[in-house]
Amino acid sequence: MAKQKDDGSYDSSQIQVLEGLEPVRKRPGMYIGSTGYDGVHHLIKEIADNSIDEAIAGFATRVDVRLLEDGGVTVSDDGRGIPIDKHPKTGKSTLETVLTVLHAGGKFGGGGYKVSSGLHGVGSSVVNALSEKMIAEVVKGGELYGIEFERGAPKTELKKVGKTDRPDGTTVTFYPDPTIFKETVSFDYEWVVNYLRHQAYLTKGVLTTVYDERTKQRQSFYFEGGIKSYVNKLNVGKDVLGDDVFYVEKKVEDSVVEIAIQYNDTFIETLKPFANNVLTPDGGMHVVGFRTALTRVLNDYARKTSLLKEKDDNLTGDDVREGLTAVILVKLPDPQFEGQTKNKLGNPEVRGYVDKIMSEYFSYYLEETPSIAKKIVDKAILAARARKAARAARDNVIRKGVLEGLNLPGKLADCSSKVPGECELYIVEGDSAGGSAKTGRDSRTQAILPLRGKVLNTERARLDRMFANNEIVSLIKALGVGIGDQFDIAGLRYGKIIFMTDADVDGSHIATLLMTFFFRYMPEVIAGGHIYLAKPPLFELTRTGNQPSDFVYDEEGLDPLLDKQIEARKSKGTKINDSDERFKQAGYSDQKRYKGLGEMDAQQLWDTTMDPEKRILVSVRVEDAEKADAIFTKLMGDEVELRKSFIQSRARTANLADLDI
Ligand code: TSJ
Repeated sequence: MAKQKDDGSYDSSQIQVLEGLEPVRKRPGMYIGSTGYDGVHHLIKEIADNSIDEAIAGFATRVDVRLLEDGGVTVSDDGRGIPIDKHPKTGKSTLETVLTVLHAGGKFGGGGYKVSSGLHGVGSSVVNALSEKMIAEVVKGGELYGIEFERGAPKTELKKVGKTDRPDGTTVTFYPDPTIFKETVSFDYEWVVNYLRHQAYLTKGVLTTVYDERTKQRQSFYFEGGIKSYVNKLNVGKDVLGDDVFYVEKKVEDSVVEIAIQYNDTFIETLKPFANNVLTPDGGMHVVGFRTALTRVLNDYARKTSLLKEKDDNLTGDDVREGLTAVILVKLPDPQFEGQTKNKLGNPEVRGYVDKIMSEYFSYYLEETPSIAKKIVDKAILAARARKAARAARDNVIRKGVLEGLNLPGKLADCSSKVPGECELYIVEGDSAGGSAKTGRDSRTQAILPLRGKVLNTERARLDRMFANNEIVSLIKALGVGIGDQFDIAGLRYGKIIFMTDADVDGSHIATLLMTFFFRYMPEVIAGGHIYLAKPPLFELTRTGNQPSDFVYDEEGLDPLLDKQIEARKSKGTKINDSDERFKQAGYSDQKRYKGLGEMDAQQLWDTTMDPEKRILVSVRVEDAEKADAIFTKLMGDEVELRKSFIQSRARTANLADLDI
């Protein structure tokens, strides 16, 4: 029996166990990633995943999590109970072995697909090692067995506690060690709710329940249809093509493939791929197999039914993914998670498994429900047409000779340097501000391209018209990157492209339009971090005499500045006239609010907005441009369906980041 002596040393039986788990306590981060909030909650997952495995194996029908008043957590199931017989290798009970030997979990499972040895499946012994106390109970045939641990070391032997009327099953209670989890050891009810909802969707027929003793909250999840119910849930509130979700579950070799699909009338793909109940946001072999089969099956069907004519091109993968909602779940004995964040399934055999099941059963589905099949194919054909229309619009511009001739546009006041890294292109709203900018700039490194704001602004509702706009054609020429198939980022003539627009509604519309243009036609330029917004000042505070003015760049900045100046003057004994305006109290002779860039002269524009030493530049990231694109789309009222389809399909790029289920 393990006993810690009074002097803090250990007797031999305990040392043996501690040797096994000592590295875990020494470097907990290596085993569970973090020792903060994530780590603490990972412990629950690590334990409860064992119960989910028992449910997947068909032996448990329920998994219960109880958040205890005293800070602990109890996880229990009604499965077979962890075996209590002596394990041949360790000479101890399997129960004790599972909880004290590092990575013992998988070895004692006897094959099958284990959630608990999945992505971060480090094993229940790790949880034990990182808990100040753990109690494991097993019920078998009316007998209750129990064993207790402290920081991974057995405190008692496994013993028969007595008779019970509880059904067979396993119950584990543990208390995260606060000396390891220094930030927090408090469990978050909502985390458990999310985890159990997720597991219930992925394991059909299992009842998961959380009860929080601290707040008396309770929630249960049960989904008869599993991932089929999940797809229903993902499509809530959307118009769906066909009421019934396509669903298949089939064993292939030593794996199981489960797929649920339903289209909706949006343009967005929502795909949730899982391997052994672990979400794989970066996809992998299961997703590749799925997509290949989906595209092929829909093309075959569309040809066979003449929805796609002989002269028509095949539907592309992108075409068939618009409006698709799908959950793919594969279970395999030895999942390989790849990539930087281990978010991708690597097992090559899975590609063929999913392709085979999907091809066979989705074909049946289309044959059996021709009315839904037609809607799906028609939608994909519409997507294909939108794609071609967008391409034609773009190619048309190229044909019309946007890039014809290598001469730079007349409107451009170029810089003299030809080193892109030090060159900046200011795109300036309005001819008058453009004039000041030309006069005020550093002509060695700063180029100015004035855009007639009014023209752009009134036409902002139509992006395609931008190509007919001389200003935009000038912009494309000035940038030197080309457009469409000829686009080449290597030609970029400026390291920084700076939008300088008024700080009013029109100015922000123009900035939105420009961002949208870059987002759709030159996303690489945004991704390369080349786009910036200039921030002109909102207020000028003029000083007496020949002293330079002070400038304030945002609404919130004015009052604090005036307060500071007034205080400073008071402390120097200056008499302040309370009836004066605040800027006068602060020692300024005038305060002016700028309505537009045009109100500044060349010197002021340089001082406030263009001088690299003093100006404020805001870098535009892809996310900002994506938002601008969404705003732009909203601004377009009366557009045709095709265009809408094209634009909204861009939202697809963001869909896999959505982990919320
Ligand atoms: F691992 C653990 F201790 F953390 C833990 C395991 C915690 C909890 C809450 C449950 C479980 C667990 C393990 N529930 N059910 C099982 N099942 C088995 O370990 C088991 C039972 C019987 C057989 C068999 O082949 O007869 C095989 C296994 C894997």
